[in-house]
Amino acid sequence: MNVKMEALLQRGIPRERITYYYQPIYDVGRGRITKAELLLRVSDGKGGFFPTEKLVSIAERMGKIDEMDKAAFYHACTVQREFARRGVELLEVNLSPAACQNLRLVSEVERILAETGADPQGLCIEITELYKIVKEDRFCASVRRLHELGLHIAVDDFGTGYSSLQRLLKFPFQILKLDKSLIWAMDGQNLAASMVDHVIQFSTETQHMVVAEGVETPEQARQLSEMGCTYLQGYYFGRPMSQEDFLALCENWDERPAERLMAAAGTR
Ligand code: G
Ligand code: MN
Repeated sequence: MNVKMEALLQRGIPRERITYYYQPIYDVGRGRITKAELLLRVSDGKGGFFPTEKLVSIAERMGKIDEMDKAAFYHACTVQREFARRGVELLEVNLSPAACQNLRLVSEVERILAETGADPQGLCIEITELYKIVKEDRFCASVRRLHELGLHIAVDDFGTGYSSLQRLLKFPFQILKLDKSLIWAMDGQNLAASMVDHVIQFSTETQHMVVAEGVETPEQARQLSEMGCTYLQGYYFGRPMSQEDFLALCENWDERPAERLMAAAGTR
């Protein structure tokens, strides 16, 4: 399968093979969906999708990640205003740290924003902690410039990979996304729950927003809202879905089963 993915990346992925999915992010304070993460899906030509993580890591190795990231960002910019009209204040897009080390990135982002007329305040760049950053000065300068353009910056997969507190001091960010593995470890593990709790307290004190990822059960949702976590993302609130399904979910959110909403709001 890798050979096929590599061949596809080599030729350039045809547009018709790419679908952008959206995963809802639940706003605990407001009791509804106010953000979404845009996720790329590439058709395998057999009715399914290629595993995205694998595709992304092959694209990085082949030096093709910049193109994919840029296309995703462009797409986000084309839908941002429509999403904002429907109450989705922030659309989060993943940008590989490899792409952030490319000198042309910032000017290209600037050009895309101008061309599409998207509001940068309604967009967020997620940068994963999973990879080592080689050209750190260049990376930090790019992230700083992206934030100066008005974009939000999120630290993705926090708590895994190369995340360190020292690294958090090097570039501006407004959102911390707690990795799924930490959320899942809270189940029966007091140490994990305590770590998550402390990261949430620290983020609240320093006025950063926290998104807990991988929320799959009402217990996790309840526990995290009781800890003061402001945003929740995971299959419990919705899997990544088409734009149409996502906007319908936002619109009909109040009609969801009451126990789900109560669980998410932290009330028993
Ligand atoms: O690391 P990042 O935030 O980019 O991860 C997003 C990936 O995590 C997506 O591919 C999405 O399908 C997956 N994901 C999102 N929520 C959940 C969840 O609740 N459970 C599991 N198993 N995977 C999830
Ligand atoms: Mn992400």
